[in-house]
Amino acid sequence: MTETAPARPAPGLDDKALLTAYRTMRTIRVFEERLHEEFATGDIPGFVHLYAGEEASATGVCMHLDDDRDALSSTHRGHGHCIAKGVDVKEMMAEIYGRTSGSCHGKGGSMHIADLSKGMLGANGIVGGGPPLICGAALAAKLRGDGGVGVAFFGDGGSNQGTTLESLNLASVWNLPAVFIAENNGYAEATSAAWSVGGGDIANRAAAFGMPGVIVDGFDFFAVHEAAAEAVERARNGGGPTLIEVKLTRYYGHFEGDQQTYRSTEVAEARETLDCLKQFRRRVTESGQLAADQLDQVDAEVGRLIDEAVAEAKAAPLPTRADLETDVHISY
Ligand SMILES: Cc1ncc(C[n+]2csc(CCOP(=O)(O)OP(=O)(O)O)c2C)c(N)n1
Ligand SMILES: [Mg+2]
Repeated sequence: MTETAPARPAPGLDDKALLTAYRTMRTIRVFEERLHEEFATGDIPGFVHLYAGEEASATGVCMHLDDDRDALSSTHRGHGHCIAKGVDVKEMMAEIYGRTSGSCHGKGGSMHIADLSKGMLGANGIVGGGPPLICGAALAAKLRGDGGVGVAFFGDGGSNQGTTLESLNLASVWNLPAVFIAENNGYAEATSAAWSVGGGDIANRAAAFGMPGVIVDGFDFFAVHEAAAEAVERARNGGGPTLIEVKLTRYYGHFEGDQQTYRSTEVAEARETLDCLKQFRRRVTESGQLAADQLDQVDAEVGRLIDEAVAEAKAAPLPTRADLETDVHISY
């Protein structure tokens, strides 16, 4: 248990970076908690899979990425990845509400949020759909020669998909600037990873493809940030791909409405003792790097942002019949 882990310095992270990390994690948390409440009202169309509990993973990885040269592929549980990659929070909320002001003009919803201007190739309803896209993005970056990297997030369930294993192989064969992040939250829907993942840890699979494989505590922002720094640097410098397995817990059900009959006390325990935001706050305040009121101020600002995002989304227009044929075809 890391509950009593001593405060430790954060190498390479100045106060501004620490505040950015906290703001990103806090924004994801409040966004998701608010969606949990709003979904229960019946106003949100479609499926929603919440990322709360996993914030340190998206944040620790995406802080190393640029908007213009680095690409990211996400999953059906994609809100955290989108926020951490810099997609506009209000546009995301409007998208989830299916409004024209959304990131995809209300035509995608939760599982298809994308913003190419931020290198966010998209959330993805296809489990294992992201890694092949990232092989393409990483190959493009390699050909451009601008040091860009591609990062694929996928779950423990996604790690068993052929597409993911083929992508690990291709990334190795082509020596791609790619980073594969396996977010192992212990379940694929209701199927436990302990039962479904062959060979023990997902990170073990890296050896089969001749790339480094690392296991990281996903409640510890600093551990994720450090592991991702090394992997991204390796990719940027021509050293090829890395597989990072991040061990974490999702705080809500697989989807909103999931009765979660397959687990009992583990979430309450994780929230109480391991939570990434609590750990972060404790470490940076105990080490004197940040003051509690600086973090409180971020909490207040994030709360206002999410309130506004929900109010503006609800007030925005739905797409009309005439909108059906826009954004469908593209001219090259
Ligand atoms: C190709 C494909 N198979 C099955 C599904 C149905 N499905 C949606 S999410 C999911 C579980 C994914 O689990 P994991 O990859 O561990 O991600 P998590 O939900 O835990 O974040 C499944 C089986 C799907 N969307 N796509
Ligand atoms: Mg999972």
